[in-house]
Amino acid sequence: MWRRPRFVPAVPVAFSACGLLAVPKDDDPAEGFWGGAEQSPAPRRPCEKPSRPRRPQHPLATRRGLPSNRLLPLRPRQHRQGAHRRRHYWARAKPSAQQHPNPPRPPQATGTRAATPARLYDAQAAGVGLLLQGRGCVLTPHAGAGSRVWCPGVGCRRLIRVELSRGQTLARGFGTRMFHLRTCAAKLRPLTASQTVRTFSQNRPAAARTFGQVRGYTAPVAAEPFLSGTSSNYVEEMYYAWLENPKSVHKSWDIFFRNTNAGAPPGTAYQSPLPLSPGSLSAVARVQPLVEAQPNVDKLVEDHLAVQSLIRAYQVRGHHIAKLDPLGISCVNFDGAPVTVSSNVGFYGLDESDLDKVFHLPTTTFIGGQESALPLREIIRRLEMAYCQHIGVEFMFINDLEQCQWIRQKFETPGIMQFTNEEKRTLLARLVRSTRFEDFLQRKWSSEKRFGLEGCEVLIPALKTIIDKSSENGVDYVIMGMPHRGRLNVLANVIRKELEQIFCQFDSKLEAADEGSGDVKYHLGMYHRRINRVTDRNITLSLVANPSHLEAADPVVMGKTKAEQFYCGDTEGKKVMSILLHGDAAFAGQGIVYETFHLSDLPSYTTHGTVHVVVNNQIGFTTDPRMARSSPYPTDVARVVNAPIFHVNADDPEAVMYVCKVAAEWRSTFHKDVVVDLVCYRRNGHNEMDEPMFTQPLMYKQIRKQKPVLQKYAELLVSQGVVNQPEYEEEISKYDKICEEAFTRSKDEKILHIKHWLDSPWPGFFTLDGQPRSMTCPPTGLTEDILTHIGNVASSVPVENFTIHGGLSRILKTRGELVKNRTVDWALAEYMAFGSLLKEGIHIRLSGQDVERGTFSHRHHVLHDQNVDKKTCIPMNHLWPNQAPYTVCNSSLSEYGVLGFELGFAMASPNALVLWEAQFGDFHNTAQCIIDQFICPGQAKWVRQNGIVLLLPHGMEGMGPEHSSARPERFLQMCNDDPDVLPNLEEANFDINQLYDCNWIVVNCSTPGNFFHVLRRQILLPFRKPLIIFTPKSLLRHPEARTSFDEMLSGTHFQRVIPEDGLAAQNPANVRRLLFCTGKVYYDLTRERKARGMAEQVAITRIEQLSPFPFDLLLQEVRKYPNAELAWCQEEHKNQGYYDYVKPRLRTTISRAKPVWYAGRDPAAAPATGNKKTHLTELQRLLDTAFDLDAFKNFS
Ligand SMILES: Cc1ncc(C[n+]2csc(CCOP(=O)(O)OP(=O)(O)O)c2C)c(N)n1
Repeated sequence: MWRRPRFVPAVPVAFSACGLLAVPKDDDPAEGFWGGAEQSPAPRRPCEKPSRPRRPQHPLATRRGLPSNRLLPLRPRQHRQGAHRRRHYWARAKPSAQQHPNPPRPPQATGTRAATPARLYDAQAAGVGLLLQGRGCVLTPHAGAGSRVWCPGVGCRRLIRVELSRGQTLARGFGTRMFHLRTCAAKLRPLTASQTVRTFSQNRPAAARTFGQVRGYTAPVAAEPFLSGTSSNYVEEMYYAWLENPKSVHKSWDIFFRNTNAGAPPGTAYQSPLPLSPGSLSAVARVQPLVEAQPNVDKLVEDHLAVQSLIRAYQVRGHHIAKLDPLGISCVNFDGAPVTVSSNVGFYGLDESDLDKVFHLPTTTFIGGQESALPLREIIRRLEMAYCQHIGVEFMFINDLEQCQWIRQKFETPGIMQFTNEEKRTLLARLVRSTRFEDFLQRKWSSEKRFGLEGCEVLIPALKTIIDKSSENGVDYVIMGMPHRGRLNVLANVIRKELEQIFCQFDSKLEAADEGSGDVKYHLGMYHRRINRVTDRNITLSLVANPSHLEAADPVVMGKTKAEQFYCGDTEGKKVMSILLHGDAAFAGQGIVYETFHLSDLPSYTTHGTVHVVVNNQIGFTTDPRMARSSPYPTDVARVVNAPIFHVNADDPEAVMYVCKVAAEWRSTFHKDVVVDLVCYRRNGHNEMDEPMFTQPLMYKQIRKQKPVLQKYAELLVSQGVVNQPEYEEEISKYDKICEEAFTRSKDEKILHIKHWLDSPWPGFFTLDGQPRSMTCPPTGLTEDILTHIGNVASSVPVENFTIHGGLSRILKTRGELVKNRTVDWALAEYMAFGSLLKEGIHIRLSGQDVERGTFSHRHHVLHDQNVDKKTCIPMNHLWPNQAPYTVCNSSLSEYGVLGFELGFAMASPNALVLWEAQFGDFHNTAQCIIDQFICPGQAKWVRQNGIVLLLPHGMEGMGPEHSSARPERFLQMCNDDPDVLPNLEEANFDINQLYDCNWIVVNCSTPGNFFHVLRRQILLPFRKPLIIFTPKSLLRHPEARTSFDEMLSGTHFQRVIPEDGLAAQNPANVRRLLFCTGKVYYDLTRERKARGMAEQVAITRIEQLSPFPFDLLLQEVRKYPNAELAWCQEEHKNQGYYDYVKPRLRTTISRAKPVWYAGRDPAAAPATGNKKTHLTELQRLLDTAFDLDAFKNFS
């Protein structure tokens, strides 16, 4: 029968094949590797069963979601009622003993023997036991030939068979496994003990081998007469010597230790040695251990392992039973079973009688504070305090021991969550502001929607805490993105927008002074620079304008943050950071959240950590979480990037503040994302007009009973004597007065200046009135020297000792020949445009999938050394001595996220050319939200210009429906120019005015030269507009798609229309048909015209800039050919492409004097046929129509 041992070794014990061996564990054997191991253990093979019976399962070790009864093993089918909730929270976890075998855990690291790779290597000589222990393996006491070893740290997470020859040398055949072990060990290298101690345990003695500490907790020890004062050190030495070799100590010590370890009651372990007299030998023989040693030592080990498993279970799953929900209706204790401390132990093979037994603490916990050992009861109590109160910490999936340790320290250290009275008062004052702001709006505009924050008022102090802490750590610019919920409150109390500016937005008579949709309250952004009162440091806060589309602003915020970091040289994110706010339903439901997370650690996209704050009011509009997501938490998406997730009960303001501080510290320490999940409720409906009882009656009955957090916290502080009631009331009336005064002032506001709500002002780019500095655009051509220089760099390798691929050498050689011949192809034209802008100090950033080489292998902006890994060269960065930097970056396979990111990057400064290239044009539609909500209407809605460029490969090449169309019709349909109104063509700078008025520019260039010009014009324009370019595929290598330097020299510019310049133009009166087209089909048309010998009868005019429509130039063209009938020719199907856009505008141009015929493919559902032959037949048919001068006779 098991009896409680009196001595608990100061270090956990394991056994090696060499006999008893104390293993002072100095590191966590495989922390990263173990992270989550309990959640998804590798299936155990029959032959690998552990030799000991499995321990019963603790709910913490099995259930995801909401455990309720720690006394009982899981009974997933127990309660039929509320099955949804159960399914939602834990059916997925399929908790069962089979799925969660809980074998004895290996000892955790505490001591001084580090399992560094070197040590592991050495260990080979010392025997497999030490090696395996070094990786956190446990050998059974009888380890030897054929022993099984629990070996979690080497990749198998299950028992492996260890073949030992008699002399504990490695047997043949085991060598390969040893090699594998070493390799794994090296890869998974945990912190060494010294690192661990240095980093985390400065206040704590590292794994002291002292009985003293143990004795402090185990009163029975004192019953031994010799265990007092300094003798304990001696005893300790004896003990360790005995552990290493029982025969190395006197027999009496041997018996003593065996007895104590076997659980001899106090005072009975020691047996006096018999006198050495004749017959004494037989007397010695009579002195026997009280119990058999081997099994008892075994039990000791098991108990330590059990305690470690228990600790670990709290760390991994303590959040499941934390009291996170202020309403008490969701994931916590949903079946109401009692939870007691003592009920925990049974699941780990411990029992009530063990609660007062002292256990040494592993280095993977900080609950001990200054202590290195604690009684089990206290261990559990402290773990409950750390992990099961109002904060639920989800972090054990993080594959980094240092980061796990950091978090453990932040939450486990006793007394770490302390606030000064001053901090409590500040917190209360912030809560007063947050709460009374909503109250004020409710009183004044009770019938207006405002998406109030009631139920999560703590958001305001939470954000302010994150900002304060970040400011303290050196951040001076915070860029925020948020949805509707609480936006006004954030504007008022975090960004500190003047209250009257907010209140006046409720006035329906307010007149707009400028463009903008007027929907200021919930969508416009804000930019504000001020002093942070807590840190006394300057801080700039920017809230990015956001559309209704939840989470769409996430990548935009990231992109803007990246840009701000880039421009201020903040390469580590120490000065500029982002905070993203989310709703619970949106965070879980919107895929863009995932796409954005995946940008977070990519070199060209990382912002070095974002703090995410989720307003988890446990409802999305009318849908509750059981119907809204399949994961237990709305935040599970963050786990993919190893972001720690801090769930916190939003009705405990101090817990929220603490978590926010830790989140900000995490970000400034590790520069990685972190999530704060504010578990709260929504006091009203989705908006204040909605009736939530229609759909969530029970939840809202509970909400009605809920005391506001401000009231609760005020009562607490009053009861603690931190504030008194009059002080609290004064704070309230002070803020109410501020609101009232601002309200009075707001009545004087008659004009709404949306420009005052810009999230990214561009100082110096516009005049003080916000107007362009001129309405002209200089020529975009360059001198021959510049063209030649760029061409030469583009066709060479500008660094020494760099070996490029032979194929690439040929490409560069061809480029060199083009330069010699004073011509450019597409790639070279792009080079010329970029290179020249860099010279002028314009930063260029080209991003998208595989853009570095180019999907069509034409660009090659990054050269790769063929012999040295990761050795690259970007010739574009070797052009000029003081040039701007060029960034070209292959993106993740995301369109929505990456386009949003680049849009945000482009937002930060007008002096950068930011381009996003789709792999093929049709892929842009997975980023449709960014195009529809930001790029197309951004300026109209939010008065904010943006010069982003979209490069969309487009063209019918017989490649099938999937890669043919960039859907020009969609972009053109969203252009804001009126098809039926001819603008005033006589106006000065008509072309520039047109550009200024448009919402975006859409072009399809037919020559590399024009592509070069339009890229340069994008920057030389005195304002910024998005530019959509349909780029070619086959034209990249088309021998005729070349441009001479002559068309790119100084004085030349972008041609919106390229008129006919052949025979037809020489004798226009004879021309029978004027064909208009755009893009690549021009080359098909000229080839066909030549083949048919119709150069004099048919003129072909290219419309290069489709929008804004070049009415002026086209009118000239039409007038030039008075006898020609007009036709639009396109290779796209009739319901696609440009026809629907061009036709009415051409008709308006000519005052509808003539018809505009159509030569092209029939309408179709798909963009292109998948059959090459059909493709060619269709092409021929459209060419036939284009050149059949009688084709439209019967229609006139
Ligand atoms: C992409 C998108 N889909 C649908 C909506 C409509 N909608 C507005 S608010 C809302 C619920 C959002 O719930 P949650 O994210 O939990 O935020 P809460 O309103 O509860 O703060 C929905 C579905 C939207 N705004 N955006």
